[in-house]
Amino acid sequence: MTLADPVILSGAPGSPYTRKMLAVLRYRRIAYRFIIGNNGGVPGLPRPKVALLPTFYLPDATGTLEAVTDSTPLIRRFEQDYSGRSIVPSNPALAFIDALIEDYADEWLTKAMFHYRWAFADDVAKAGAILPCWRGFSIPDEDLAKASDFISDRQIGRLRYVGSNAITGPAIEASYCRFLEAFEDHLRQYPYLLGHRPSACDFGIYGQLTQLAEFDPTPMSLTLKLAPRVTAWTGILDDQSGVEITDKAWFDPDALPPTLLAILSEIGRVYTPVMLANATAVVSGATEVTAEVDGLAWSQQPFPYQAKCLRALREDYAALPASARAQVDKALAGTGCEPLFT
Ligand SMILES: N[C@@H](CCC(=O)N[C@@H](CS)C(=O)NCC(=O)O)C(=O)O
Repeated sequence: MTLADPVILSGAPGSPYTRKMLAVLRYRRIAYRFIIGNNGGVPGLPRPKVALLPTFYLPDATGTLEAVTDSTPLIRRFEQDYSGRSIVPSNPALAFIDALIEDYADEWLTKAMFHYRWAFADDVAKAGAILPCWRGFSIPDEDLAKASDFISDRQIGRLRYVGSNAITGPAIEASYCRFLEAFEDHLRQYPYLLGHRPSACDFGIYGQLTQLAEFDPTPMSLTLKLAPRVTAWTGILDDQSGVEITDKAWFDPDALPPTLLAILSEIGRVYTPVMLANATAVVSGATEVTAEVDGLAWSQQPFPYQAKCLRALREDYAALPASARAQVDKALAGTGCEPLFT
């Protein structure tokens, strides 16, 4: 396979997954060309089957560019295509924990991101004003106002996909606050989630935080108040191209620090019950996911994509060598994450 050099991608600054991938490319020193595009629809480039931000345009086996989406497998593909500065820990047990935290960021923390942006008046006002500008601001005010209404209406209508509603709002907000406190505590001692070197989960968390800690006013002030280090961390994760990794180490999976176990416990508390209930609903064809999250009721429409994410994690777990699986089991014991894989 030939590599596109530089790699071409389209996306937007207000998209957490776009920001995740831009930061990965910068850290890995992979040259790229970023097109601020309208849902993957870039003239002269192929369209993806499902328009998502970001969309990458990568050569297929014959060298023809094809549109590819989904940050998690793209990160793994780039591990194969580009050498050096890997963001997947070499230890398979730690790599699995990395994938679990990355999925929590992509599939749970994004609920907080979407919820705060589209369920609070100040946040709707800011996103409504700025997001359409990122598709081109040199247009008349009336056209910009129409674009703003269009984006706000569409995104507020999409709140139901991520499960933000009057029932789930309190659980999402309480969970975000607990996550901030746990991560702040971790950052008191370590620069990255898995130790002294960044991995995929850092970029997943960073992507959501570019919005929560740096754009949307309600979670931005909350983050600053509860977790100033988290705000600072988000600022520096953006461009890690100058960070050298020689001699810097990831944690030993047999000796994860209490601060990381606390983050895994937060994941177990919220992500586990919702991912499990969602997978059950998707398999049984139910029209509603109901669960209890930390003593609070949870109700949302089933989300087939998240059932697929859980299946992928379970396949990774099943594929682990027995010794690594035992290390993962030991690390996750007591965190509430175990039921995902038993
Ligand atoms: N699993 C995908 C998620 C990508 C995604 O959901 N992107 C959002 C924006 S952050 C999107 O494109 N939504 C549809 C839209 O904006 O039209 C990934 O990891 O890349």
